[in-house]
Amino acid sequence: MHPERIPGFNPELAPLAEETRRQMPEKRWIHTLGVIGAARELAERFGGDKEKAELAALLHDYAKAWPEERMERIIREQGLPQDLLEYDKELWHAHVGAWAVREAHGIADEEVLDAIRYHTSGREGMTLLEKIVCLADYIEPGRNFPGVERIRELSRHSLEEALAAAFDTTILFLVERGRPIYPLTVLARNDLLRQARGKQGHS
Ligand code: DGI
Ligand code: FE
Ligand code: FE
Repeated sequence: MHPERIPGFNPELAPLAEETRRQMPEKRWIHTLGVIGAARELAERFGGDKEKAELAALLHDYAKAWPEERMERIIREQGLPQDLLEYDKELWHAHVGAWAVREAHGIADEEVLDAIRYHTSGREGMTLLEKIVCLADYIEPGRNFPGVERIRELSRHSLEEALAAAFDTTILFLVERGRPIYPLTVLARNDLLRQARGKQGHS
């Protein structure tokens, strides 16, 4: 499957898309294409920047398939948050990916880099673009975890409610397995709940 075949795909991104595709197995690339489509749709619905959403979605899992040792070395040597090393390795690829696309491809747009950096953990005060990419990652058509339909439904009217519910599923998943929760995920969820209540008008 080639990015040029996605309707509306920015053709200038084709070389970067090809390079991104080379970093990962086919299955992960198909997921990436799903996230691009979902991010574009959410940007349209909630007034986000569609080009930035598309770029951040394309790059969000850039380092996902990299060896753990490579990610760990980059976190240590490039001054990425050291506390990541004390939590699940699944969190690493987001920060390492943001670092890598700047290094290798000169991506310098901090909004796009933050959307990549925080797409897994979330954080307090997420930008519109960060919310779009993070939620798109949960609801792209290839996802089928328990509860995904409800999150898709919520995403039709509220980015914040949907993303809070998405973090709920991840937090429950981690708790059920006795695993630690990265503090930013808890902060992200609390913040999104506050924002969702605020928007409903009874904060
Ligand atoms: O890279 P993807 O598989 O597309 O999705 P992702 O970047 O959201 O990674 C999700 C995985 O990270 C998910 O299976 C749960 C795991 N994880 C481990 N610890 C944490 C965590 N996710 C969050 N949000 N917070 C954690 O503390
Ligand atoms: Fe990811
Ligand atoms: Fe992903």
